[in-house]
Amino acid sequence: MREGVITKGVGGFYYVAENGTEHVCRAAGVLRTRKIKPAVGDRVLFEDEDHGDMYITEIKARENYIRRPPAANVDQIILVFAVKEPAADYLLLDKLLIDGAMNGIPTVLCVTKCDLAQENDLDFITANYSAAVSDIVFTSSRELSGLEELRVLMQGKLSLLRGVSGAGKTSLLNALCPHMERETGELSKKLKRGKNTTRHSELMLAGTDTFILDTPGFSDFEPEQLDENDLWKYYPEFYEYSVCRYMNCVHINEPECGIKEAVESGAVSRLRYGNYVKLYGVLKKNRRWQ
Ligand SMILES: Nc1nc2c(ncn2[C@@H]2O[C@H](COP(=O)(O)OP(=O)(O)O)[C@@H](O)[C@H]2O)c(=O)[nH]1
Ligand SMILES: [Mg+2]
Ligand SMILES: [Zn+2]
Repeated sequence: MREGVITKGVGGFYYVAENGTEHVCRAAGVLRTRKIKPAVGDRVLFEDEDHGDMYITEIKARENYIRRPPAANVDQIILVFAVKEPAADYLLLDKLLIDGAMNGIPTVLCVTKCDLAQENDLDFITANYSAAVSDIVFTSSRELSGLEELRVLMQGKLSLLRGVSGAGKTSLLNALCPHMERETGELSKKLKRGKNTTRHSELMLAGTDTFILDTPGFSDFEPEQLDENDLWKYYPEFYEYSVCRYMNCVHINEPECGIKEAVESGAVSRLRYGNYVKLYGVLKKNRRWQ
């Protein structure tokens, strides 16, 4: 029995990475009857059968599963956020952070295109976001800066790159792994057709146990339904200040609210809190923020 991680699924075939090598496998019949569809990121057991065909026989229990793009066992989200081009949109950034928190996945904020930044831009982001995310790194794919720090954060993990289209995700991936060449020949042979051009999520193998999932940029970002009264729970930096007069304080209009006091004293970012109030209002109206 061998063990690996699914990096890609195309037309009923799955790439499974084992110690840095990818094998093309099918799902064994037993899996199909169990109605679990293997996903990118799944840790699986697989077997060599006769004629050199390989079969996935078991999918190990998932630590998490995200739906868009479908992926299992995501260790962290790398939120790629350009300082400029496109213009910084902090409200959208907050929505993405909330979405990650709702999935229970830690987020690293990767501020990119730093070659375009003024000194103040980076300080501003640090001041407002360092408490909101597990790490912040500043990179430039053009100047190849900050990449080593990012590599260290990605080592041994499955990271999902997220961010609006044009933020610089693919450039970052190329800068991180300039020599990465995908092996598509093996699959093409089995399928008896040329290079597959359909869009699919695909895990890049950036080392034997380091995986990066690039995602297409989105324009239709819509997180799961969310009760406005739960919104503040997805702001990690609010927690330590949520010592309020009312047990069920949602930190909007209540008196003696620890979070509002923390905003006044500068302990909690006014930008983050202001956007929180905005999103709360939107959610209250339609339970969605679009
Ligand atoms: N100045 C600058 N431009 C960048 C940087 N990274 C990406 N870009 C440019 O931003 C545009 C979008 O990049 P891309 O990687 O395709 O973004 P994606 O849609 O998030 O994958 C391209 O024109 C890149 O050349 C960077 O670090 N600095
Ligand atoms: Mg891209
Ligand atoms: Zn409160």
